[in-house]
Amino acid sequence: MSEADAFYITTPIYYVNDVPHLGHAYTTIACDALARFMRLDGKRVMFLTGTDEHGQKVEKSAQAAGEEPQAFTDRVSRRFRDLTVKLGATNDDFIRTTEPRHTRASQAIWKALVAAGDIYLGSYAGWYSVRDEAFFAESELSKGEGGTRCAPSGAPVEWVEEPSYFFRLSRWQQPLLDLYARQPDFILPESRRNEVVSFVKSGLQDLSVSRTSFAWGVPVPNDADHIMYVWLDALTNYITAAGYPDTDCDIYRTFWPADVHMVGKDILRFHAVYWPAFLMAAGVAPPGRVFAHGWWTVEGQKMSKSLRNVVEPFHLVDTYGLDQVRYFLLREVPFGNDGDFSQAALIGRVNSDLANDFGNLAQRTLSMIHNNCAAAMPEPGPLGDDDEALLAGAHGMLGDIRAMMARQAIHEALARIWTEIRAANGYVDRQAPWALRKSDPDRMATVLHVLAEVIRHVAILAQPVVPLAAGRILDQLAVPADARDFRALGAAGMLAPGTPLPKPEGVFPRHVAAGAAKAS
Ligand code: ME8
Repeated sequence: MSEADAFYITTPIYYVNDVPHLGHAYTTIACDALARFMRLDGKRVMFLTGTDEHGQKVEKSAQAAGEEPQAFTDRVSRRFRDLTVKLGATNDDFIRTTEPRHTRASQAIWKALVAAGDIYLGSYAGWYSVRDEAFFAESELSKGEGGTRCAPSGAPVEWVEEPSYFFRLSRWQQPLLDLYARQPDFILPESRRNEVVSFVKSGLQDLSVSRTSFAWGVPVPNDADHIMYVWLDALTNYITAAGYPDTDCDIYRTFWPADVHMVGKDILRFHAVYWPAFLMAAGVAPPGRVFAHGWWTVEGQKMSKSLRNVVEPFHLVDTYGLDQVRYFLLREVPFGNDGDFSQAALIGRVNSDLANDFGNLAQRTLSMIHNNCAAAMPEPGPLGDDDEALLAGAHGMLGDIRAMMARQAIHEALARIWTEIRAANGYVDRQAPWALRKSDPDRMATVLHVLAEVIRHVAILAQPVVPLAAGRILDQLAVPADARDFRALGAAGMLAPGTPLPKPEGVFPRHVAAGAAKAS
């Protein structure tokens, strides 16, 4: 994997055949949370996303839109780039496969595969799904409506017969199995790993890696009749962005092999079988991990244009707020499992976890400090068992969460933070600082200081998922910008008594469903 203090994470590069939807936003948000976490934990991070712009599917979409492919991809790619901004994504690069740097890298890997003796000329006769951009054996197909043949994804297939270069994938069966054995966490979650291992064990056919029946792709070096198969072109983006073929450059040496390729389960085979085989054949080290997350349906149904239920991420963020959308997507389903999106579930999470639990804890603590401690950080006195127990929980979070994030268990990390938030709310109820105000103001000051310290921990650790609100809470605690990374968690005396605090304001409003306000 990349150098010990470096972390390289990628999203898939999204097809520009259509505008972005909830699924694309999901993968980008998950990678962003992981990238932000690693940066706060002191790593040098490279977070890559981008667009996949070649192939038959994109060419057909451009034709349907009546545009030249390049003009079409420029336009749709911009929408994906705008989405990264809308989602608060902190990607360090945005790659487009129509860029010259990518043509260069794709042709370089092609030449390396030729030099290794792993490419030969033949002809392909078989089924192809344009929607999946994938070849299928007859045995993998099922009968769809009207007796047409369909790929496992449900997409229609067409018969293709054309001259084609092949990659000797069959030769890489054992090296792939060795890779899975040597790097037991190469594919996560575990259940997905088992699927891939049995697929590879069942035998690998050589793979068609060039097309001749259309022209929208990277030209095959030394054979102008062929363009590269879009998946070989697309997968190569991960090394293009690291500077390949300049394997001596800083960025490549620091960041390759990538630590995590994050993908949806639909494209695991391309990433966990074809990609490491291409890389090993080209003499390039394979990545550290491919994590396949689950699939979102919407109110129980597959997202599709014909059902008119495609969730549009720009609108979603405008309606519910960025932190709210990020939190919901990463908390609602165990990362790796499938999930079902509904407005009701989103509103439920926003109100219970964000407004009631986190928002309320911060708001009532900060208001009490503001009203009863002259708007300055209170001075703590001696600590009792209840105080120590709560603080121990807060101090233990980083170690626990680090282990969870190392295996991309983002939902577990959030659950751990929320355990602490709920413990703190229980502590407020037990300690009743409002009642101490007259009877024991010193004790009230201690309780409020302990709470402020817990909120500091919670907010620092919540930044990767809810960056805006966490930042505003840290502002309200007067935590300086350079004391918001994880090194500041272990440090004592970060909340200096007497520090003036700004007027508190709520950061997580309750969401009232449209129409519900009127009814109540
Ligand atoms: O496959 N639920 O691009 P793509 C969860 N260009 N995630 C979803 C989703 C859903 N319903 N729908 C899409 C491609 N995704 C290729 C990738 S990589 C070298 C080339 C997410 O635009 C998920 O990450 O079809 C999935 O893998 C990806 O979008 C597919 O995006």
